[in-house]
Amino acid sequence: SGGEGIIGTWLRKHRLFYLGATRHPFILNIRDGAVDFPSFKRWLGQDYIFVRAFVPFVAALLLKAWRDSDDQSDIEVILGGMAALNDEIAWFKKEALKWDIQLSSIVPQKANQDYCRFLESLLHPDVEYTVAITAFWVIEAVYQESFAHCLEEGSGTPPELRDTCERWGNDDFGKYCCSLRKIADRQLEKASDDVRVKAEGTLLYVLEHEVAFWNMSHGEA
Ligand code: HMH
Repeated sequence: SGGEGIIGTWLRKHRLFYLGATRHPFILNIRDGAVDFPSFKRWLGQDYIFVRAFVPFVAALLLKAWRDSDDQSDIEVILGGMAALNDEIAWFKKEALKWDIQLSSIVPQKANQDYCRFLESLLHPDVEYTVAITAFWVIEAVYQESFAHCLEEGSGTPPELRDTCERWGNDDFGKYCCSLRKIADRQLEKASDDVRVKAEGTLLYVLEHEVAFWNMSHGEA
């Protein structure tokens, strides 16, 4: 492959699938100022639960990096992601007050449970660092691309939702996602075919879970 890396190749190959996750109707509605607030509140409550389950995943990823990476700076990038999660949890609590959401009484919906169980399956020491870092990149990138879209010129995102969009759509979060992508690409370049196949499958699973997660905001489940 050329300068686009393995991930670039995969993004081209699975473009429609990727767009399904990053240009979901929930996001397009936010961008068009057409979001209904009950949907937004449902998403917010469910995402708080997801982010709490994301912490052990990142902890396991940190262990895998410490064990298997030959570049020390990987640890710092992942640790930065962990620190961001700490801020995020505090932010969810603040935001829940603003929207009058009782976080302690939120029941995880099926799509959320499925996604959290999938994250849990990646904790196992047998899951390669390359596979886990690829998953981490795509999990973060979907939110970055989705919410950055709501901040682009000409978007009609309601002012009450700008803070949410900026949390994941800001430039620093974008740079952080680029760092993750570089790490994942470097690992993928030197991986065996077997591990590369697993990483590609994992990327597709993540996209599927992300779409199902956005779908929860409709509240039919
Ligand atoms: C469902 N995917 C989901 N929630 C998040 N907060 C992120 C990705 C990014 O951190």
